[in-house]
Amino acid sequence: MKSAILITYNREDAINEAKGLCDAAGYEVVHTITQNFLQKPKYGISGGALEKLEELSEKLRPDVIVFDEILKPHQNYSLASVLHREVLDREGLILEIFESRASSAESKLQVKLAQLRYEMVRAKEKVRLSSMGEQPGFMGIGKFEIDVYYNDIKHRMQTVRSKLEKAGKQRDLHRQGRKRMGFKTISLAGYTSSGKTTLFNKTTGEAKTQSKELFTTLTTTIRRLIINQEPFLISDTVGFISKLPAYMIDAFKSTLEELVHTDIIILVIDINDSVFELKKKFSSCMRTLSELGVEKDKVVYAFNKTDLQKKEEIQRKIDFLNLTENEKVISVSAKTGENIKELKELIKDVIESQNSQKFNRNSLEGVAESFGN
Ligand SMILES: Nc1nc2c(ncn2[C@@H]2O[C@H](COP(=O)(O)OP(=O)(O)O)[C@@H](O)[C@H]2O)c(=O)[nH]1
Ligand SMILES: [Mg+2]
Repeated sequence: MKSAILITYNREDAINEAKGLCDAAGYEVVHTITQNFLQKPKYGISGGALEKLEELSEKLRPDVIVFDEILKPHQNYSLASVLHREVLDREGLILEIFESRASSAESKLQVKLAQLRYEMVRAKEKVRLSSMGEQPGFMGIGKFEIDVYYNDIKHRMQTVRSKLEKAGKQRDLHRQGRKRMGFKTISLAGYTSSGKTTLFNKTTGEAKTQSKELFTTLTTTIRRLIINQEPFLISDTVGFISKLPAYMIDAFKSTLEELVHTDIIILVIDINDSVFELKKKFSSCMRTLSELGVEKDKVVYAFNKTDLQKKEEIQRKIDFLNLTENEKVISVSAKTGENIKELKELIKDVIESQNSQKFNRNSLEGVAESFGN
């Protein structure tokens, strides 16, 4: 696993999320530096913090420095020159995660488009700087080369867009492949650091150390899970990310495409979040699921990390989300294993009711047909 020094905001939720993003991208965080402000002009951070970072970078020799904010190209360049390390900003990190997780032809193209867009913004900044004569030969490139580079990105974006139009048709082939395997599928969804991977490991009974597990989930995000002697395939999806830039939304959604075809979605919700965060994240998840065209009755809501909260507090938070009587709700601890057995039973019940519904629908169709003729 590659190593990273992480620079993020001085807030627990920001730290947890940034660490979660590093994990998902396959970086082990060897040190975390927190700051109240990450948008200082030259390096993003203050001179004092930079000195400390320089020392740490020299000592720990990480593969990358992850900067949990958007960096302008000149900031990235300045940081990398001082630290002699590759610097990955927040958007660059998110794009790496999407790239490693995109599986269908369509999602690969969506991610490519987002990557080009990311480069485009940076190329524009270079053009602007060089035309102001502010930094002649900035990053070793002159005005002419930047123009060529910029036009090349534009051209490549057009190519990807036209490929995307065609890729839509291939999607159906992909879907059929899945069906043929004959397994019922379960997908884990939810925000980064809500506990999807921990739950994935707990339900499938893996016993490796966590960092290794996190790494293996990058390559093998699908495992077999047996409930009542029936085999299922369970998969760990890309997590929702707070403050996702608008231009990345299509790429993100396309990596979630499997949620449309899966039989059960376990929406993992971190009960440890504040009521405000909980509500905000919950509505964002629900909005995205509905935009993807997911049927609501296959969603199981798993309120996770119950080991960190009192029973009354957990209930208060669940009540706050106004879930109706019909929704399938369960509180679990992926860490201690509390209610995992009950979660599996709930899954089994949902599958059974789906089967009987399908049976009813089929028999009704049969009746309609015989009457029609
Ligand atoms: N206390 C507690 N911590 C948990 C639980 N589930 C996950 N975590 C921790 O929450 C963090 C994020 O978990 P992870 O499974 O990587 O989240 P993911 O980003 O959704 O895959 C890790 O530090 C886990 O150890 C839980 O039930 N209880
Ligand atoms: Mg995970």
